[in-house]
Amino acid sequence: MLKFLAKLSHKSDIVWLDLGDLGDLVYPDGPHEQWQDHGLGLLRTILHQNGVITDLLSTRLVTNWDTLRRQLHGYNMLIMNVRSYTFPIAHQAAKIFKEVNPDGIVLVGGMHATVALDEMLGVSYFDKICRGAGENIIVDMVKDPHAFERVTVGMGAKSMADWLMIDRTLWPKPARRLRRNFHWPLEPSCGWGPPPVATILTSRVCPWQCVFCNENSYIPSMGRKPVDMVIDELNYLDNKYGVGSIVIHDSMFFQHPRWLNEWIEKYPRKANKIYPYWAAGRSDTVRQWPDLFEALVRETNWDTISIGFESGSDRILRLLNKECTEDDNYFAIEFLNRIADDMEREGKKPPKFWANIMLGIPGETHEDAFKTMRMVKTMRHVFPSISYYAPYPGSALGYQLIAEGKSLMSKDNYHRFPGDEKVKGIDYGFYRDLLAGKYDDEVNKGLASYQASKSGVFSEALIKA
Ligand code: B12
Ligand code: SF4
Repeated sequence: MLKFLAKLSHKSDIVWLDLGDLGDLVYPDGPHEQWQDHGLGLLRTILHQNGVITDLLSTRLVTNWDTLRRQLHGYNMLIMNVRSYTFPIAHQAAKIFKEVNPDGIVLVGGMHATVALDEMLGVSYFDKICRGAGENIIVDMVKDPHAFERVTVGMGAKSMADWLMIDRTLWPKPARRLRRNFHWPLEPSCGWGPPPVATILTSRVCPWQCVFCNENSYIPSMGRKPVDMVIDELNYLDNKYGVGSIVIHDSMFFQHPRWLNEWIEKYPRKANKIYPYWAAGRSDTVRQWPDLFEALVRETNWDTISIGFESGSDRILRLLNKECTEDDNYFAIEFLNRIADDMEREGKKPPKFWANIMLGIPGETHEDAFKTMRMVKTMRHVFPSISYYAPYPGSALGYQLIAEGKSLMSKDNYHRFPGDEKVKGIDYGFYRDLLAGKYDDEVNKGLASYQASKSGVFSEALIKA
C-alpha cells in the first residue's frame, strides 16, 4: 500500500538523490552547504534532453532518514554523485533504498569512485560504479545498466565547449522557509556579492600539484569553456532570473592568460552587467602576471579573490609542494592592499581576499603557525578562511597519511565540523589557543603597529575542510 501511494507521486521510476548533510536545504548550517551540485545538474540535463526523465530527491531536503525511506519507496533505480565528504550519506541512502526496493538498482559515480574505489566496492548496495567523468556514458548506463560491469570507466567530453548548458530547474528546490532568500534556481548569497548568485564553471582542472589537493592526478584535463559561451549563459540567466553576482567554482580561475585576456576584453562589453565575482588564483602567478591580475580586478569586477595562501612559512609551503613562497604570498598581499586602497580613494568598493589558510599540517612547528597568523594580519581587505588540514583521498599527502594510519577521517565520517581533529599526533589544543588569540604576543612580533592592533582572535574564521 505504502509503495503504491509513494508511486503515485512519481513521474519516473528513476530517482537522482542529491547528497549533503540532512537538512542543509531546510535549516542550513551555513551558506556553502546550500550550493548546488554541477555534476548532478549537468548529468540530469543530459539525461532529460535525451528523453530519460528522472525524479529528484535530496538528503538535504529531509531532516531524518525515515522521511527519506518513505520517499524512496517504489523506485527502480537510484543515482548518486558521491564525493568523499558525502560517501557516508550515500552509503546510508543506498542501504535504505535497497531495504525498501530490494529489486532496485543503485548507480553511483563521482569523485569518490575515482579516488577511493576500494571503499565504494566495499558497499554491496552500490550495484554499478562509474569512475571518472559521466557525460558521455550516463544515458547508456541509465538506459541499460546491466550491460555494464560493476566498475566502469566513464567517458567525459574533450572540452567544456561540448557541455550542455545546465537546466538549473533540475536542481533541488530548497524548503519553503528558505525560498525568499534563495532565489532558486539561482543560489543565495554567502556575503561575497549580491544575490541572486549564479555559480558557474569555466575550467575543470588545476594543473598544479599541491600535495593536499593535486586534482590533476585524478581529473583528466579538458578544454576550458569558451569565453563567449560563459557570457551567453550569464546573459541567459540574467534575462530569465536576474543575476546579482557570480561565484566561479573553478579550482583555478587565474590560469591560461590567453583566455583571461579574452575575458577582460569581452566580459565588460558583452555581459548584461559586469557582475562582481568570486574566483580563485595563486600568489605566484599574481606575481608573474601582475598586469593581468590588476586588469581583472579593476575591469572585470573580480572583487573576491580566493587565494590558497595556506601558510606563511616557506618550510611548510615546500612541504605542501605549493610552489609558492612566503615572498610570493607577501607580494600578492601588498599588491592587493595597494589596489584596494587606490580603488577606495576613487570611491569604488575595494576588492577583498578570500584567504585560504591551513593549520595543523603534519610537520608544522609553533613558529610556522605564528608566521601564518602574522601573514593573515598583514591583509587589509580580507575574509580569512582557515581550516585544519584534512587528509582527503585523491591527494598525495592524503593517501600517504591514510596508508600510515594517521588519518582521523574514517570512511564512516568524512564529515567534518570545523573544529574536528583530522590527523593523529597534531596538537589541536595549541591551534585552538592560537585561534583564540592566546599567542597574540608571539604573532605580533615584528608586525607594524596597525597590523598588531588587529584582533588576534580567529576562531570564527575556522571553516569545514
Ligand atoms: C564547486 C566545488 C565545491 C563547492 C560546491 C560543492 C557542490 N555542492 O557541488 C563548495 C565550495 C561548496 C565545495 C566545498 C568543498 N569541497 Co569541493 N569542489 C568543488 C569543485 C571545484 C568543482 C565540483 C564540480 O562541480 N565539478 C564539475 C562536475 C561536473 O563534476 P563532478 O561533480 O565530479 O561530476 C562528474 C563526475 O564525477 C561524474 N559523475 C558524477 N556523478 C555521477 C553519477 C553517475 C551515475 C555517473 C555515471 C557519473 C557521475 O560525471 C560528472 C560529469 O563529468 C571540485 C573540484 C573539481 N574540479 O571538480 C571540488 C572538490 C569536489 N571539493 C573537494 C573538497 C574536499 C571540498 C571541501 C571538503 C573543502 C575543500 N577542501 O574544498 C568542501 C566541503 C563541502 C561540504 N559541503 O562539506 C574535493 C573532493 C575530494 C574528494 N576526495 O571527494 C574536490 C575534488 C577539490 C579538491 N581537489 O580537493 N566544493
Ligand atoms: S590547492 Fe589550488 S593550486 Fe594547488 S592543486 Fe589544488 S586547486 Fe591547484
